[in-house]
Amino acid sequence: MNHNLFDTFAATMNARATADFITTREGRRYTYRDAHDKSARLAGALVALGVKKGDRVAVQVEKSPEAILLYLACLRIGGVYLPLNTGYTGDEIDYLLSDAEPALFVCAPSSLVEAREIAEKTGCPAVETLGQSADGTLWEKAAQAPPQEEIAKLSSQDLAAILYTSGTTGRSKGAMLTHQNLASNAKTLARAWHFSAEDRLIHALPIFHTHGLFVACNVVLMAGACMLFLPKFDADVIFEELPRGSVMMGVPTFYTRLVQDARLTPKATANMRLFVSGSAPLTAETHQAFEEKTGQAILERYGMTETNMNLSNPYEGERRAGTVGMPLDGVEIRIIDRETGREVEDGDIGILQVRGPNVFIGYWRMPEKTREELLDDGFFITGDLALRDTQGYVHIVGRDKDLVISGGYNVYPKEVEQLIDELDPVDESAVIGLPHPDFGEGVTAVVVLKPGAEASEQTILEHLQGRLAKYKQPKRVFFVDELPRNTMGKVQKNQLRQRFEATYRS
Ligand code: MCA
Ligand code: AMP
Repeated sequence: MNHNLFDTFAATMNARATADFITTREGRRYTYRDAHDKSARLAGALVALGVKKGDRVAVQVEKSPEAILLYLACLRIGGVYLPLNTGYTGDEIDYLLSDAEPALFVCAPSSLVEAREIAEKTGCPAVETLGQSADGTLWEKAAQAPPQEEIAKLSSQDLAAILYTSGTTGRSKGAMLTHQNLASNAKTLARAWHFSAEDRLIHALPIFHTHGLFVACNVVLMAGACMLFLPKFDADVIFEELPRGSVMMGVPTFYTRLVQDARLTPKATANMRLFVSGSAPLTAETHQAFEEKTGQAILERYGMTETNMNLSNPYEGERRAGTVGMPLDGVEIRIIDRETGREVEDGDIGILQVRGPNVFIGYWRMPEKTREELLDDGFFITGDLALRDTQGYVHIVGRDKDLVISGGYNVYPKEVEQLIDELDPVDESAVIGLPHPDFGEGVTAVVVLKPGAEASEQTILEHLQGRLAKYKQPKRVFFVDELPRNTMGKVQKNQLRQRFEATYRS
C-alpha cells in the first residue's frame, strides 16, 4: 500500500475531476482535474530542479491557489513541504534555512534578491519564485516541465512536512509530520465535521500554518469540497461571501471582529452550516454573543502544530462555550498532575498529554528536545493546562509553557527577550501576554534598564523592527526598576500580568 497522502487525494481528484477545488474572488478557478494536472507539472519542475524524496522544499510565498498546488506537488514526489510565515524577516529565514537545509527555496518574486543572498549563505542550492497570480520562475518552469504523473511510493512514517514552531529556549524547532499524521487527521476531521462534496469553505486564514494548510485544505481535499481563497481576513469580504459559503474556519480574532459587526445576523449566516474556531482560546462571551446574533454555535477545537487536531466539540450535540470538547476518534488524552505524575481526577487541573496517529514523530535534528516532550509510550506533553468536566468536555485553563498567542500566532517570549536584552542600556526584560480586545493577547515587554542608562519605548521597538516578524513585536513597552522574582530567582510573570492587566482595555 502506498501511504503517500497524495494517493488519497488523487482518488478525490479523479472522482471530482470537473468540480471546483479552489476559486478566488477575481474569478480564478482550479478544478480537481487542474489540481491533478498542474501539480504534476509542478512536480516535474521540482524533479528537474533536483528535488528528491525526503528533500525539504522551503516556501515563503503570498497566499495563492498555486501555493497549494506546490504543496500537492511536493507530496506527490515525496518531498518535505516547509511553509514559512510571510512575516518572517531575513534573520528568521536565515536561521530556518540553515537548520532545515532545503534543496529548494521558493520565495515571492519581490524577495528574490534577498532570498538568493540567504540561500547562498545557508548553502541552499536552488531558489525559485512563485507569485500570487500564476506567475514566477517556478510556475514558468512547470509550464515547460514534463508532468510527473508518478506518485512516490511512501511508508506511513515518511515525512510530508516540517513546520517550525518557536521554542521556550528561543530557538525554533521543526515539527516533523508524516503522511500518516496528516492523512489520519484529515480523515477524522472530515468525518467529525460532516464534510462533503457539497461544502464551500470560506478560506481566510494564512496557509503556512496547520490551521489554514492542513485543517482547512486537507479536509477539503478529503471530501472533494470547494474552497474560496481569500488573501486575508476582511470582514467586508466575509459578509459578502457568507451567502455563498457553507463552512468557515478561523482564529478567535475572526469571531471577535464579526460579533462587533451589525451585519452579523441569522440571515447573513443562513447558508452557513459550520463555523470552526481554534489556534487560541475563544472566550465564552464571544461564543455566546455569536450564538445570540446568528443562532449558530461556533465549534471550538484544539490542536497543535506537533499534533494536528486532538479535541473537538461535537458536530451534533452541545458545543459548550469555553471548552474544546472531547478527544477526536483515535486520539487518547490524559491529564497529568505535575507533582505526582499521575492522572488527575475529573474537575482537577493538570498538564494535557495526547497520543494518536496524528502526533508528530519528533523535532527535526533535536533528539533531546524530542525525548523531553514525546514520551516513550507515545504521549506528547502539550504544555497546556486542562481539566475534564463531569460530562467529558475538556477545558483549556492555562499554559504550563511561557507562550503568548496573539491573533492565533504563537510568540515565544524568550525569542523577543533575547533581542531586547542585546540592547546596551537594557539590563533585563520580560515579555508577557496581556488581555487584548482584538488579538486575545497583546505582546508586551517589561524592561529593566542598567543603572543610569536611558532608553525609550521607541528605542526598544526600533531595535526589533526588521529582526522579528511584526506579530512578535511588542505592542507596548514598560520600564520598571526591577522584575519581581520568587525565592528561586524565577521571574514572576503572573505579577507583571496583574500589574499591567488593563493596558489594552478599551
Ligand atoms: C497582524 N498584526 C498582528 C497580528 N496580525 N499583531 C499581532 N498579532 C497578530 N496576529 C499586526 C499588523 O502587522 C498590523 O501592524 C496590526 O497588527 C493590525 O493589523 P490588522 O490589519 O488589523 O491585522 P490583520 O491583517 O487583520 O490580521 C489579524 C489576523 C491575522 C486576521 C488575526 O493575524 C491572522 O490571520 N491570524 C491567523 C493566524 C493563524 O492562522 N494561526 C494558526 C496557527 P501595523 O499596523 O503596525 O502594521 S496553527 C495553530 O495555532 C494550531 C495548530 C491550531 O490549533 O490551529
Ligand atoms: P501552535 O504551536 O501554533 O500549533 O499552537 C498550539 C497552541 O495553541 C496550543 O498548545 C494551545 O496553547 C493553543 N490552542 C490551540 N487551540 C486552542 C483552543 N481552542 N483553545 C485554547 N488554546 C488553543
